[in-house]
Amino acid sequence: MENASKPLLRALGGEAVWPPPFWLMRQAGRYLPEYRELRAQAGDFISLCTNPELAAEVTLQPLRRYGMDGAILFSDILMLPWAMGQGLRYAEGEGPLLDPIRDAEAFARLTPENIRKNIAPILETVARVRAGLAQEAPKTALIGFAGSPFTVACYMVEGKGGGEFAHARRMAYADPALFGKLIRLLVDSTVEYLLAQAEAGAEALMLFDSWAGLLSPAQFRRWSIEPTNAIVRGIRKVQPTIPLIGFPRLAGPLLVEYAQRTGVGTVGMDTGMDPRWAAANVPANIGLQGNLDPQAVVAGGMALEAEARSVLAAMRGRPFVFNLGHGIVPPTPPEHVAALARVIRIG
Ligand code: 1CP
Repeated sequence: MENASKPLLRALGGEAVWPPPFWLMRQAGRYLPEYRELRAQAGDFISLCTNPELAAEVTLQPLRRYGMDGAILFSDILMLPWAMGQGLRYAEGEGPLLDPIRDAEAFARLTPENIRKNIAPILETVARVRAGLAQEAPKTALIGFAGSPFTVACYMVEGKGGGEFAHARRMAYADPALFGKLIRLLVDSTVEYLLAQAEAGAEALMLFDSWAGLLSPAQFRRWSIEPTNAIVRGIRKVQPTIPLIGFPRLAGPLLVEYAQRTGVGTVGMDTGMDPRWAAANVPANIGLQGNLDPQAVVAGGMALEAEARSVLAAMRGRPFVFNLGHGIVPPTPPEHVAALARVIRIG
């Protein structure tokens, strides 16, 4: 089986592979000169995400330098709201801007019936990357992804990132019927979107719940754990074995409940999570992924090495995928990533 030769798929399947496989969140991106060059040619960010040839090339760029065990589709969690007709643009230096959805009228203007048609180029990117990996990096597995419903809803309601998503969190209390409708729409469309990625060639799927940690415990159960579990059940009906990774960022101790109740096989640890605590408290049948501080990679040197070693030491003996605790940041010197890869490969 192909799984047998791909360390990432073995680890995500529950095996304590050592040295552990690794990939880095946001591994394709602005810290790489070859990305910046290609991005300048492509024009705006959405044009890049919907250009299969360029998006596939960008996905493969970091592998050529560092030989990661995982390639993550180059796209964005906000391409799903875009595919259902929500106005979206990426302003230089400001991040994403959307036409906010704060009432039933705005919600009714969404066109989920167009998702299939609009995501076609993204699925073609998946197929191209998979073919590219077979040629260039046969041991690297392709990870498809989506945002979790709560995190995507944060951007859809707020209209932008960078803050605490006050409007979205308030809507969840003040108008749970409307917020619940939005979450249900996102559950259904995320199942469809992730299954389409799997069918196009994604070998593992990840759900980014980057803002789950803004929720109170009760709201976390309702808007992060439950919708994630609904997505897992929807995927499992069609893809009973594809590895699933869930990343409820800033969940703190609720990471344990998330690991027990969502049905994902691997959970991501953010930078603030103590990996020794996670190893002791997350059920042993659930894999862990993370969680080196992205700023340690910017700093480099002995600090980077020591920090990476302490994550490795805490994870030895467990099914584990080395990663960062959040996305790699643009000021990261590319040679520091190479140094990190060498430390991980020693184990
Ligand atoms: O080129 C550019 O200037 C655009 C910057 C950029 C990039 C490279 C954005 C805008 N998105 C991406 C790619 C991206 N986004 C990937 C590609 C694959 C890879 O990891 O290499 C992935 C998986 C994402 C996921 C994503 N987008 C998340 C979840 C992970 C996380 O970082 O927490 C979130 C929250 C987003 C929203 C988003 N898109 C872009 C930005 C700058 C943001 C964050 C905005 C904010 O701070 O709220």
